[in-house]
Amino acid sequence: MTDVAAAVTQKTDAPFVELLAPDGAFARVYLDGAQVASWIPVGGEEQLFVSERALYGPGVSIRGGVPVCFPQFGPFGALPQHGFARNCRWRLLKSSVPDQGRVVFELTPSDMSHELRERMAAWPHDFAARLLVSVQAAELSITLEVENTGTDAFSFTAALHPYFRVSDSAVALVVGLDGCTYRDALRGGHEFVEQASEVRFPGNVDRVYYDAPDVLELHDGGRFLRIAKSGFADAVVWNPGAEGTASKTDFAPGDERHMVCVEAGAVRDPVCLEPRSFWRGTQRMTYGD
Ligand code: TA6
Repeated sequence: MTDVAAAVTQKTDAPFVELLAPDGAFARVYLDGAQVASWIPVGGEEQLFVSERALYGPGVSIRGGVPVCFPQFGPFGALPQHGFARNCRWRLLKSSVPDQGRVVFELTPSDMSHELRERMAAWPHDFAARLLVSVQAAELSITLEVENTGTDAFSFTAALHPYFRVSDSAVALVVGLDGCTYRDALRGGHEFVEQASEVRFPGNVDRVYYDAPDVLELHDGGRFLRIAKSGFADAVVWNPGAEGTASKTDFAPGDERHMVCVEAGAVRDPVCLEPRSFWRGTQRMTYGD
């Protein structure tokens, strides 16, 4: 496809592009936040959770899918929660080939509205962020690339924050985190060492696992996702619990039973980038049953 603009569906004020690989793997990505909001692997069903109460359009982050947290993860810094990238409209680059299952988005300060630049005032750096999304067979791959285009070094934290659809969060479990030190937001931000071979979701869970293994598994009854990362040191595991969904207008009651987040993050140690240098982090999800 030569005209990528023609690949963008503009029916509402929430434009999106759909990826359909020759083998049938599918994804939908909104330009707002470069947010993947649907992923259907070959041989599987929808793998991502999006709330029926999610909001769409300029400036809002969709409640679900895969938000991009940049240049700050969580509340850990001077910016608003999770930074500003998820509130910006990204540009679809010409190198995108949606009908081959690959797209690339870019965000630079010049893409940002005056209001968002004000929001960014606490992080006044020249950067180019790119998000590469691809689907093929049973896999969704997302790479966040950050380039320092300015003359001074800067640092940032970041995460890819997928909401995975699960049949029941009470039976879902994550394997691979035993032995890792984690920061538990629900226990005063104190650190603990994971003793369990399986992390479960009996209610609200909100943890950052430091230097986590590069491959984790999410089991949901008979379904299984392999969740691999590179470039990102940490993993984040989150479920809002019933109180968490009740406290947000873009969640529906009960949503907490149908989602779990297993994220790839650079959280504890900020990434420091010298001028004209790059950083890259990838999360790769593979469906199995
Ligand atoms: O990644 C987990 C987390 O940082 C939680 O603390 C929780 O607040 C979640 O992200 C969602 O944040 P949001 O700002 O999208 O409501």
